This record gives sequence, structure tokens and C-alpha cells, in this order.
Amino acid sequence: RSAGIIGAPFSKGQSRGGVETGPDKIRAAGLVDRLQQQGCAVKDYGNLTFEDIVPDEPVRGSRRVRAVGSANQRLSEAVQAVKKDGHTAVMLGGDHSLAMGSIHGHAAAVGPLSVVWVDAHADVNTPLTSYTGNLHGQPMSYLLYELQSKVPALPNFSWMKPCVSSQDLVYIGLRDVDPAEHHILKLLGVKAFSMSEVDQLGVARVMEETCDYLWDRAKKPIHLSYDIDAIDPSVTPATGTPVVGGLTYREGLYITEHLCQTGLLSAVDLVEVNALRGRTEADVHSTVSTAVDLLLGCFGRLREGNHLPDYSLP
Ligand code: DIR
Ligand code: MN
Ligand code: MN
Ligand code: MN
Repeated sequence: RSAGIIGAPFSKGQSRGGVETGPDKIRAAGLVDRLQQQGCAVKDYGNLTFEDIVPDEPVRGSRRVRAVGSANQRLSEAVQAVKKDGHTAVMLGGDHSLAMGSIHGHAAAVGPLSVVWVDAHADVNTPLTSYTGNLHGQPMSYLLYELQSKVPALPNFSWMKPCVSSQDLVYIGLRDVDPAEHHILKLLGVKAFSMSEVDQLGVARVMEETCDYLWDRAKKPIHLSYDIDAIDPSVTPATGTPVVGGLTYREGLYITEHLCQTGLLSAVDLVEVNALRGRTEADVHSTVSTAVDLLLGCFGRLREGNHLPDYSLP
């Protein structure tokens, strides 16, 4: 396995500055070295640069639409290039609007995907249902085939075509879902393990059922879109929209370990790390180091211990 890392220092899918420093904070915590130490080949493609689009007036109440559309087009092309080079794509955000470009590019390169969306939020608002006007709360509505008649055309989004079936999507960690989003999830019959199901079943069974459900039709490459706010804010407070009652560190990590073991993990997003939202240095450190640990879990790190295949006892 090899990792192809793309930094996406982009924050205009929401209103809080700081999330654009996520890629560099995660790298500065040693991501590349630690992946290499565990035997993973790494190519760091560096950070994307995004054009500042002015004016970028709200469209149907949603903000920075043109900037988000243009940034995601660039990201989609970058993810396609990483997949064509044969790597597991790692997209470091940035806010979660970036999942549009990441998933679009992944699907364009490899075909139909299974999507595992780990988040406190469902991010499936349309511009017409959003209370906030933030596009980071809307990416799934643009990606789902079944919602196309419900999402208006937006400027700088003409490149974007839906590429995910609602039957190929599983949510884990939900606990802050807007009424319209809840309606959509029920209408489409989307599989969702909210925090109630995590409490009821335990994370091991949640992951068994996730894989059984996704593989019922066909085994497809998996896109893991991991919003750091899925984890409890006692562990990952440095994020824009923390919600109490989240996944423990251990539950969050178990998700990555289980998906890695499937051998199907083909792209990972790690988004919404915002160093400016931590109250203390310890808050930021805990958030960033958890993000790194989740990524290491995606590439085979085991809590039982690890050694390289060529290790020989001295
Ligand atoms: C809210 C919050 N549902 C919205 N979404 C967030 O803005 O649509 N997503 N924070 O990560
Ligand atoms: Mn999200
Ligand atoms: Mn979220
Ligand atoms: Mn399984």
C-alpha cells in the first residue's frame, strides 16, 4: 500500500478561519515520517492553491459558492491524478465541502464507490434546506444521484456530476442532523449508524454491519470521508462545529482499523481540523495527533504492535 497525500488548505465552505491550516498542522505532527516508519510508501503532492474569487455573492442563501466550486474542481483533478499514480488518496482538509471534489475525482478515476461518512453531521443539506448557508453542510446532496432534482445548478459547479448511489453510503457517528437532512435520509433509506446505534451495538458490530451492507451488492473501492468532529470534543475540541456525545478515541480508531483490513480502502478525507478553535495548545495537540492516528490506522497501524516484514532480531 502507498499513500498519495494532497493538502487542501480551504475554508470557504464555512465561516470560521483556521481550518485552512489543517494540512500543514497534520504534516507538522509527523504524518509522512510515521507512515514511512510503518512501512507505507508515501508521495506528498503538496498543497493545492485556490484562486480567490471576487465578487462571490451568495446564491440561494449559500455563501462562497463560486470559490467552493472552483476549489473542488481543482481537487477533483488532483485526486484523479493520485489515483492514476496508483496510491490510496489522502486528502487533508480544509473544510468538509472538499468531499465534493475528493469523491468526484475518486469516482472519476476508479468507477463506482462505497462511501463511509464518519461525522457528527450528515452534510446532506441542499442550498434550499440549509439553515446556515455553509456548503460544508451540503456536499452529499451534490454527490447523490437520487437528489439531483432537488439541488439547483450553482455557478462553477457545471463540472460536478453526481456519482454516488444512496445505497452505497453509510453514515457513522451522527448526532446533529437538521430536520430536512433527517427527512432526506429516511426518504432515500440511507444506512446510518447514529451515536444511538453505536451505543446500542458497539463499534465492532457497527463496522461488521457497515461492511456487510456495502458488500451486499458488490465489493467496491471504499471512500472514507472522516470529519474530525465525529470524535468527542473532549478528545478533538479544535474543530469548527463540535457536538457533545461523540465517538471515543478508541471507537474512532477502530473504524479506521476495520476499514483498512478490508483491503478496499482507496481514498480517505480527513477534514475540519481547526487549530484556531482550540482554547489551549493541549486542545490543538490532542486534535491534531488524533487526526494523525486515524490516518495511521487507515494504513495498517495496529494497537497490538507492529513490525516491518524485513525485521530481523539482533
Ligand atoms: C449544519 C451543520 N447542519 C449545516 N453542519 C456541519 O451547516 O448545514 N457540518 N457543521 O460539518
Ligand atoms: Mn462534515
Ligand atoms: Mn461535522
Ligand atoms: Mn467486516
